Amino acid sequence: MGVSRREVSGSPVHAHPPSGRAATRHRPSHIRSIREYAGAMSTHLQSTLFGSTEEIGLRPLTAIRRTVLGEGAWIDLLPGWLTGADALFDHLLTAVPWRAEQRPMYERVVDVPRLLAHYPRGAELPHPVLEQARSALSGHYAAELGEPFTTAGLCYYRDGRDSVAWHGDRNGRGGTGDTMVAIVSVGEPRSLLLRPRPAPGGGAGGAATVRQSLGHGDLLVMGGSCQRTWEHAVPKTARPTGPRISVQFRCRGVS
Ligand SMILES: O=C(O)CCC(=O)C(=O)O
Repeated sequence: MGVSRREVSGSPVHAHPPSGRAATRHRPSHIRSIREYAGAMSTHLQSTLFGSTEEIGLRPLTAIRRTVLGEGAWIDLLPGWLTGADALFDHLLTAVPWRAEQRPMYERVVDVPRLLAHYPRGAELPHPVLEQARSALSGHYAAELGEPFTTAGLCYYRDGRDSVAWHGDRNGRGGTGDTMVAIVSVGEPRSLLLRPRPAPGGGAGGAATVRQSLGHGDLLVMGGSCQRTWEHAVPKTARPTGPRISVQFRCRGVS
């Protein structure tokens, strides 16, 4: 992940203690327009299973639903894909070697407002269910993606002050070709915002910002041209917000 621009360009950073806690006329029936999608999500109750003793596992991917964003970009969503999200959250909190990073910004060096860990291709992931998740996603998207997911990036948002600024995963192959980035979220729900990438000469694309709440155990996949033609962000929030961990699966050479 080329995190330098994205963490520092969006909103003010804060110091944390390092250890602190489009639619087509003949759209297939499983693909919804943004309008349909917004209606469905406003009635969706986030699964807040904190305190449950469910086994860590995965539900089938068959119920995943696609929303076409436009410009060749789309998102797939499956709320509550992961079971036992409480236990996985607790495990990741302690088992992952979280790293605090700093980045130069203008004349200063600032803290990156979230903790990070990266598992390159071939590295053992911090819980077997993440290996299962990556393999299930690689199988599900094999025909469309044409290659497996290989790497995993983990981000730990300690509270509402942690964030990631507007960006696309355009370093490497994500900048020139279609790809997919799959996100599994555990912990406190946070909003993931998506908007069309502003045109080079200024001015934003036509579509409005899409706000997707990512809750405990939810799966969101950004696909098609999403990393090139749209941007995404997890904004800071002033309301009391607990911790969240995001696991992102990417393909070889995408960051
Ligand atoms: O927190 C998330 O789920 C999004 C993370 C992200 O966009 C990134 O790290 O590039």
